[in-house]
Amino acid sequence: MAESVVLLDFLISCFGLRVRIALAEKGVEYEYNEQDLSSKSPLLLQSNPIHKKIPVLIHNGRPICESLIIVEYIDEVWTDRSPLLPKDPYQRANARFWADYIDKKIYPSASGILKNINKGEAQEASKKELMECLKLLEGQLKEKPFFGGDTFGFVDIALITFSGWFHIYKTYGYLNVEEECPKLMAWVKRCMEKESVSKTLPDTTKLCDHVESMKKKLESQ
Ligand code: GS8
Repeated sequence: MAESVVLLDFLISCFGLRVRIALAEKGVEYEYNEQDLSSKSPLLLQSNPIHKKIPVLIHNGRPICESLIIVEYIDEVWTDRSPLLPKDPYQRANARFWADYIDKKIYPSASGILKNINKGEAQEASKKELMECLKLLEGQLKEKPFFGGDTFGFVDIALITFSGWFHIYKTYGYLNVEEECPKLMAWVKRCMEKESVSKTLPDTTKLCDHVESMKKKLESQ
């Protein structure tokens, strides 16, 4: 029986993009199912009844939720190419630690910059926090090409999906990550040389559209 792989997702989601990059790395074919997050589909509600969020990967009818858990699942199911997590248990734990750090620290500060567009002080706090976290991650990279060493893997996938926003922050004059974290930006460029990344990350005009609609929404409140 042919495998069925369906991804419930939202085009510009940093979390959904992780799953799409992992599937591309593994060369897995799948059906992409864009979700309307303002009116959640019965399929999404039934597949992720706890959090009601995308992404959800439905593999042979069984749903898997939470982007990092999905990426690990993909790595465990499709083992024939592009290992994403290291084999060594200590290195695996380390990779999970940093991916978790990205969720706990990078995501809140990165999204805080946009949520606080018209709140000067709160936005400044988010910018400061994001820069501190990015610098710390840049320090972790050391002189390695990728977070796990010579090959693209789990931590790279966890972080690279935020990189489109660095461009947006520069465009809107919020932050200049390139200037502050040159080694991290060199890592972004290295990741972009991979087709799985460059073909998956959305065009930055899509992100600009999102910022513009957020600005309009905030202004009308
Ligand atoms: C976060 C997913 C998430 O926030 C993960 O998969 O890693 N920890 C989860 N998904 C958002 C869209 S991306 O911003 C979502 O589905 N939001 C809908 C809602 O909150 O109602």
